[in-house]
Amino acid sequence: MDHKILIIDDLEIMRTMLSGIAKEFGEVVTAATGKDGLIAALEHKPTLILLDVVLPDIDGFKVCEALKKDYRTQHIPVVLVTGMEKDEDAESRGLTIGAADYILKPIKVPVVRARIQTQLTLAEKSKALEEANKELTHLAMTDALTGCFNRRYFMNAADMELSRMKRHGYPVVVAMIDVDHFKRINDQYGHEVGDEVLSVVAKCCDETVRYEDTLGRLGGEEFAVLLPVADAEGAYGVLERLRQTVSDLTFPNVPDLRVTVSIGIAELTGEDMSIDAGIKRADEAMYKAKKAGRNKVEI
Ligand code: GH3
Ligand code: MG
Ligand code: MG
Ligand code: MG
Repeated sequence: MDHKILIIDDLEIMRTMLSGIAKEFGEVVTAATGKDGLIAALEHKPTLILLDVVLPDIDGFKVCEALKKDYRTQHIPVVLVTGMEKDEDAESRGLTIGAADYILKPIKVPVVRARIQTQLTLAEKSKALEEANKELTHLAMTDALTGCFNRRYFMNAADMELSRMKRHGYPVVVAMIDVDHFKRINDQYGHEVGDEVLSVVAKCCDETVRYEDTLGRLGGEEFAVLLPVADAEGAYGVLERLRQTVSDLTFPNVPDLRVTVSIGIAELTGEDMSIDAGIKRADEAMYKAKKAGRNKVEI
């Protein structure tokens, strides 16, 4: 991890001394006033800030508070550096406003070095944790094969969206999309080709629906879309286009393969706005499409 340390101190000699130590850990930027320090924090996004408490303009506590209030800088650890004689109040005040640590002047080089090292190690660990968390959240939400939302996430997201739409009195459409004779595709061309078909169909769905629509793979070869602020007729046009796109697909590696989908649409208004009800009705419409010969959209 590349570190950048911001030193805010009005005394040039202190900036020079602290920079000398901080340089061992990465790039150093300095500021001589509280105001310039706040600007530098936004501009440079440092990994760590060493902040003098007694500054000519805004005192260090206030600078620290401002840094902790701003979502752009609140994650940056701040180590307060002060020349005030050891004053319990100053120390506890600094720590309660969110400073990570405290260094007393006159500074001792090994102490400063150790405190910087500790903060940078912590910063690295929290960065790694944050990335692992993001990755986990992504994994928990998505279906690995198609990149769509998985069933659980789709149901939750659709539920929330439905409540929002219900509050505003907007109609919502739920559509079920099921690949026709998918078992045959697997049997005839193999499971790998089947998987390829699923990713391509998912991609078609994703490209057809709008940004605000929610798309999920409910399982196997079944996908569902929630279209907010849509009525059955409007949605029919969109889904008919999807049906057409899928039936026009060609697969260079499997020239004679053709894929079609059957789609069922349910419009939800007023009181029957639950995702379970929506899926049930869209499923019934989808079976109507199957019965009518597949490769169809039914309401
Ligand atoms: P219908 O037109 O009536 O929908 O027939 P179908 O063959 O599409 O429906 P059926 O439910 O009989 O078969 C679905 C098949 O999907 C069975 C299952 O083995 C296969 N399947 C489920 N998940 C996956 C997957 O992740 N990859 C592959 N390749 N196949 C899968
Ligand atoms: Mg000072
Ligand atoms: Mg099927
Ligand atoms: Mg099915």
